[in-house]
Amino acid sequence: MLNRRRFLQSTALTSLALLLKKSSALAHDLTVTKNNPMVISTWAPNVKANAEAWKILGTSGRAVDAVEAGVQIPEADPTDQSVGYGGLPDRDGKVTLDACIMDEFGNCGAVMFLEGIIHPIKVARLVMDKTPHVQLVGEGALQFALSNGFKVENLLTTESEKAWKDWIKNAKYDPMTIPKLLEQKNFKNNPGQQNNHDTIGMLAMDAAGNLSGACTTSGMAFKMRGRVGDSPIIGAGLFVDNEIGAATATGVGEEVVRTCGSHTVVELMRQGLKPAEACKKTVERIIKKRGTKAKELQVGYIAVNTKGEFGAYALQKGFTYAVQTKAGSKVYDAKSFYS
Ligand code: SD4
Repeated sequence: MLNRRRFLQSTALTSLALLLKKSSALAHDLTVTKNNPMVISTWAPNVKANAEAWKILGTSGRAVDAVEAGVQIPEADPTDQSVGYGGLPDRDGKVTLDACIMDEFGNCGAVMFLEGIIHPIKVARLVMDKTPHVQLVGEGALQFALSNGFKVENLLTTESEKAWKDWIKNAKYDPMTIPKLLEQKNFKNNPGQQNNHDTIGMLAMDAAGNLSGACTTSGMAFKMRGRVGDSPIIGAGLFVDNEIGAATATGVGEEVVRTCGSHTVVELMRQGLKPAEACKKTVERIIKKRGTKAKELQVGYIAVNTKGEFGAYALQKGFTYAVQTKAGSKVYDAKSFYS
């Protein structure tokens, strides 16, 4: 009996000590991160998107509003063939878009297989804010967008249509040629390759120290009709936990989904890893699962923790990311498993 009481007392004391430790850790994080907003995005050209997000972050706006505004830059850019307007189409020649957003409270919204709407991220935000759901797909997502005043536009540019016509000549409508094409050095349209590298995953911390993220893409070029990758899937293409950090992915979505990528990065940070180490360990899971096949694939992660520390890692070299802080805008080359 006495032993049991002692045990309960000591357990209570241990819990109290842990609680105090945790709250002092949180207080410490807040002093470090308060008034130190930052934004980080996949791929160097997204410095422009960061600059747009910074307009909100630099004036004490919310991180969720900043990421929603920031990712609209590549969505509206016809020269960016991986996102929104000008995105490379599926194998039927149709541009289909995926996007998701997540805030500091764990609220989230996503649209998948959405056609004709230039800003899928805005629709994802409305799914989050106005519906009891997290994901809307295809026709239903379009119906929801239209009922909220969005207009249907032709998102297939002449350049993207030409790229699709060129592809179909050799690929013979066979989606299995998508991974095979990665082996051809001069094929530039696969995820993570030269012309298909601008899927934007953006993470931000606002002046209050809160985290949010957004991810938007036209997905893998020449994919099968109806194919959805990782980008709009919470936990795969994006994950935010305001107590720990946030992560987002780019590259071959199938591999990211298989390993629950962004959630894994955040969980590894929860276990104490720094953002870059957490990204590396998550990339290594793909290698463990896929063996030598991983040599033909590209996947890259970026992550930030509650202290505002950030990092990245990729399977192949060539993955870049852009960061904006009070100190200015900078582009980094991510370290990679294969050189
Ligand atoms: C997808 N992850 O749909 C996206 C594509 C991508 O750079 O990131 N491209 O699989």
